[in-house]
Amino acid sequence: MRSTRQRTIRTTVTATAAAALVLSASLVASAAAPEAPDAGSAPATQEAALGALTWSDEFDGAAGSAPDPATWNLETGAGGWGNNELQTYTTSRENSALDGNGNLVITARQDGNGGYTSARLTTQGKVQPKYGHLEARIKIPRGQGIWPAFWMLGGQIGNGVPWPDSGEIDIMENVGYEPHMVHGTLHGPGYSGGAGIGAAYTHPQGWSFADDFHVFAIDWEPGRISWSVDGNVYQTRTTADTGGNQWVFDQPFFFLLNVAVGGNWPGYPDGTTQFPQQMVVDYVRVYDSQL
Ligand SMILES: [Ca+2]
Repeated sequence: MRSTRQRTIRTTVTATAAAALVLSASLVASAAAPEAPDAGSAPATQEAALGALTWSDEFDGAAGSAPDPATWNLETGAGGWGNNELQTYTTSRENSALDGNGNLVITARQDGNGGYTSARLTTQGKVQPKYGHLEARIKIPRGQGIWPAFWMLGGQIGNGVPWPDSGEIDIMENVGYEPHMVHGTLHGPGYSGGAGIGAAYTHPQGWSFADDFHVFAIDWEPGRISWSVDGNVYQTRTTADTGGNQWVFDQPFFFLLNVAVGGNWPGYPDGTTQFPQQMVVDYVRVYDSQL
């Protein structure tokens, strides 16, 4: 059953608050995704060969250093991000840092008072690709109540266009209680929140995605987006899938990487959840794209 719960929409929306609302809505939509009879159950096919590298962050740098500020914004805040999440996002190297081995590490921690800290990085206003093959190689965290995501928001959200009109592309989301499954979802006008368009991909061996690195990607062209995991395409969406609503993905989008703790979709940490939890990102790469 899809959630019919209505969200509380704030009347004053800053850029950060808008992003919070977006992630909140993303959660509602993704929660419904596994039940949708859609492309997620279709046989996977191999994606096409990669073209020219347009941009990447390989996360090479000294251990303990910050993610490159020329590329990444660190969004901060608490209060649940409109979705009853528990974490406080910080700018601390305790929550986001390079590991000296070519990886960005986002770490969700439990503090001494039972609260949680984590990090949320965006490339808003800095790296905003349009079209191409976009991918990240990630080892996700694990555990009940843990919710990692690699996703995108339409750059127009920074120009006063409200979500969902500005669009959202969730390249990869996972909730800890489904360790063997990841989700890809689109949100736009008329297909946001619980009506988001998405599918799930199950690990071919049924293993946890947190056991190893995996490449999560989209292939994006005018009017068409395909999602893949480790080169296996599991979902393709086109202008024909929006039910007559506007396809809002023919514009630049920026990346987001974050690890949330708790919330309506993942539920909450319990006695089985271990902290700290780390999302390890080897790279984010963009091929054959307009930047
Ligand atoms: Ca790397």
